[in-house]
Amino acid sequence: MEIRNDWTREEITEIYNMPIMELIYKAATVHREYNDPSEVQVCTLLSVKTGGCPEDCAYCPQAARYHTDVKVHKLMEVGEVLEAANNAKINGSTRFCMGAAWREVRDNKDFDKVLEMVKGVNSMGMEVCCTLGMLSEEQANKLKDAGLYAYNHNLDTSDEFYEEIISTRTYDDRLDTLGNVRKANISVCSGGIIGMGEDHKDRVGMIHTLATMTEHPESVPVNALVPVEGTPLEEQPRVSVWEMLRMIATARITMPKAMVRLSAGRVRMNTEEQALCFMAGANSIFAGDKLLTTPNPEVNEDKELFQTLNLKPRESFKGAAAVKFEQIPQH
Ligand code: SAM
Ligand code: DTB
Ligand code: SF4
Repeated sequence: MEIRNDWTREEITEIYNMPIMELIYKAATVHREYNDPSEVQVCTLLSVKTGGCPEDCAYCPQAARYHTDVKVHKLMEVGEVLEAANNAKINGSTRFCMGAAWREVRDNKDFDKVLEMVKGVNSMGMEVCCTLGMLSEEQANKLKDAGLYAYNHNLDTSDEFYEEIISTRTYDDRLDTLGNVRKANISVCSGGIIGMGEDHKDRVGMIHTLATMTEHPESVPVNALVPVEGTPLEEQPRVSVWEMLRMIATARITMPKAMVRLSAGRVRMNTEEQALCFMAGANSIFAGDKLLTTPNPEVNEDKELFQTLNLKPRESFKGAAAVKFEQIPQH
């Protein structure tokens, strides 16, 4: 199958609604054509600045306006972050992603510190990723110069449903930041969340936006909502594995080369359910007992998962993206 950027919503809707076994089979077939199906990338997340965020994202425990159990923490020190990165590396992670509860990056001392963190993690031979909110072109260039490999900025849902979830910024703001990341030649990580009360057409809409970008994101996280007490979405029912599978498979079929990341929501999935997600083309996970603020499976449970399913952790800086982003594997 060729890589396409001209998908129509109708075509994506048809894929998304295929009988589930046919859908998984098709996604698994595309996956084999472009990727090694026994390889799964292990990434670690660290919240380097937690809580107190001025935005109103309805799903997020870090928004200052909701009363959640999250404790506000100012930006961590560079040394502490590098220690955490080193631990992640020892535990087998090849990508380290630092998240900050910011609306946008500001040109201040905190940003200078983040640039130091990026330099440090990059020099450890891990793919370094950040998710810091909105970015200007100049800020993206500074991150690139510091050695940033990837930037995560999720579309979260469709253009139409976005305003039901977030009012403090627009879908176009999100797309502008993704454009700035691209221009700076940083690899793009962008996906979304299911289970926020959106319709199937919103899920298709989000994939359509990603899959019709001139260049697909190199990485597409699929999160199941983690409903957190105190947020407006605290009562949302759990999404079923079949819904996760439809998202993962549709992302895999429409964006064959992307890393499709089975992100938030794994704590509530058993080995069989996660195995189906890998079958449907997911080839990356977050490891470590915490995501940003919510729980994730224990490191040992994931080691067992990899053993049971005979999965191989993927090396860092592998494949076409590494050549494009001028990084070489260091072993
Ligand atoms: N503040 C930055 C931003 O919004 O881009 C970066 C950090 S933010 C926490 C990163 C992403 O985490 C969000 O875009 C959202 O997709 C995801 N996320 C946050 N809370 C979540 C939840 N309760 N369940 C699932 N995903 C969540
Ligand atoms: C993404 O798509 N999921 C990760 C990462 N990118 C930054 C974050 C999930 C956060 C889940 C809620 C929390 O732990 O605070
Ligand atoms: Fe802030 Fe990001 Fe949470 Fe939105 S998702 S409230 S921008 S930390």
